[in-house]
Parts: sequence; C-alpha cells; structure tokens
Amino acid sequence: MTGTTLRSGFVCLVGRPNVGKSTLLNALVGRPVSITARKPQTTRNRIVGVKHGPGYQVVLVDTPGIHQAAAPLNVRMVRYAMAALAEADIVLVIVEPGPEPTQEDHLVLERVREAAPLAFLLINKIDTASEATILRSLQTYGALGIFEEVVPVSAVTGKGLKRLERLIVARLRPGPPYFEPEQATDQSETMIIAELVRQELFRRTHQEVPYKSAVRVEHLEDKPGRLVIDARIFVERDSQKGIVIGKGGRMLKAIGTAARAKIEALLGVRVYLGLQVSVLAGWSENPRYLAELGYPES
Ligand SMILES: Nc1nc2c(ncn2[C@@H]2O[C@H](COP(=O)(O)OP(=O)(O)OP(=O)(O)O)[C@@H](O)[C@H]2O)c(=O)[nH]1
Ligand SMILES: [Mg+2]
Repeated sequence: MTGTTLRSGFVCLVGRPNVGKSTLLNALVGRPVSITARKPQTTRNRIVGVKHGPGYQVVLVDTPGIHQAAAPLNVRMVRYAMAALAEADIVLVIVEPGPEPTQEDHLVLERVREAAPLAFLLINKIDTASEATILRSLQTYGALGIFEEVVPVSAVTGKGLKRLERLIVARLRPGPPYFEPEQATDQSETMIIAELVRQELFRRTHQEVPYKSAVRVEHLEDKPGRLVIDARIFVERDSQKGIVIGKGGRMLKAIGTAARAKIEALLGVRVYLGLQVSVLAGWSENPRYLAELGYPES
C-alpha cells in the first residue's frame, strides 16, 4: 500500500473458562479458527486469528480459560494464557453478564491488574441477560477503573461487535503486516484438523473423557480429488477408549463424520478421515507426552 501506513497489533482475549472467548474470536475473524463447545476448558493452546481490514491488521489471540490449575495440562494451559496476556498490545477481558464477578473472574482481574495492559472489558452473551443485569455489570466493571472501555457484546448474535472493532482499530498503532492478506490463522493444517476432531469429541463425550483426550494427525496425503488424513485419539484408560469408540463403533463414527464435514468446509477439499483410538496411560501428566501432543512446557 503506497501513501498509507498500516496499523497493526496483538489483541489478546482472556477470561475464565466458557465465557465465549473462542466464539468471539471466530465472530471477529469471520470464520471458524478456534474450536468451541459448551464445556469449560475447550481451548488448550494460544490460537491466533487474523482480522484484516482497510489499512489495518488485528492479530487476535485466543487463550485457554484462566482457572485455578493443579493438573499438569491445566497448569500449562493457564501459562499459555498468561504469556499471551503479557505480550498483547490490547487485552480483551471477557465476562458474562451478572451482578458480581465470579471467583474465577477475580483471578483473571487480578492478573490483568498486575500486567496493567491497555484493556477493554467485554460483557459477552448479552443475548441471554436482561437490560437491568447488563447495566449492573457495566457499572460493576466500569467502577474498577482498570478498563479503557466496557463493551456489551454477543458473539452469537453479533451485537456490539462493529463497535468493538472500531474501538480496537482506533487504538492500533502503525506497525508491520504480521500476516499475508489471505491468512486467517497461524495454525498448521495438521493442527487445525486435530483441533476439529477434538472439537467433535469434546461436544459428544462427557465427564472426564473429553479432558483425558488428545488428538494427533499422524498422516496427511494429497491424493487426486481428496485429502487423506489419518488421525489418532489418545485417552488414558481402556474404559475411556470404549466410550470414544461407542457401541458398535457408533461414537467414533459420529465424531469422524462431523469432523470430516467441518474439515471439508474449511479447506474446500474432499476428505477421507481415518480415526484410531489408543490408550496412552497418564499422558496428561507426563511432560514428554504433553509436549508430543502439542502442549509444551511453554
Ligand atoms: N447465548 C450465547 N452463547 C454464547 C455466546 N458466546 C459464546 N457462547 C456459548 O458459550 C459456550 C462457550 O463458548 P466458547 O467460545 O467455547 O468459550 P471459551 O471462553 O472459549 O471457553 P474455553 O475455551 O473453555 O475457555 C458455547 O456453547 C458458545 O456457543 C453469546 O454471545 N451468547
Ligand atoms: Mg475457548
């Protein structure tokens, strides 16, 4: 672009689990970049989604929900969120409408207060709350004095998102283009595929199963007319393996069919997806397995 200066920056989304960070990132980017589910702790990594606009580029960084973490995988998840928060130009703190911040919200607010970045508070899911509740939230968070803006939004209906975009863009500074114009994420094709499989697994299984599962793409091959993918789901016990496979293989088939449709829609190619399930005892507590499955120490 001649004669104009690009404005760019890193905008990090943080908040307790399940407040809608990933849904919001996808809505801002305009395509599914980060997986979402009704359950908390869906996102496990720092996920980048790029919003391109006239004269600007916003690098949005989705993060795992900040929570009191004790288990090794959870400790790593929270660490990734904290690292992303530390390097952001603008931090978006997401909460849900409600009279009071929850205990986990307080944990997030404390961390933001310590890092003291330029921060906006987003009250998400306003489609689920009354005007009175939203107003009360606006007052509560405004009174904290740590936010430049307090913005009510709905990642699902899109309400408030245009205003949010304007507020973000207004604070971007001249900077380099971090990504090519057509690039929406920094994730590799392999990682996107593994995440889409994990999304369907997360949406379909319950209790400890989604939390003890990880997905790795083991083989990817461009064949004429289709992409052939072999992926493996790791669980920690035989009983979990049984649940993921399901009666007569039905659960695994449902996960595979849904994930394949999402991969095809995203990549625009026909896909063959082969799924296997293996028991890898204790992977979620073992530093080497964690790193191999995409969750390095930092
Ligand atoms: N009604 C409504 N639901 C929403 C909104 N935003 C997100 N959700 C729902 O909230 C749930 C959690 O959304 P996610 O985007 O996965 O939340 P998250 O904060 O990324 O969660 P973690 O990755 O687990 O920390 C999903 O069922 C979403 O559909 C919203 O604006 N309105
Ligand atoms: Mg998420």
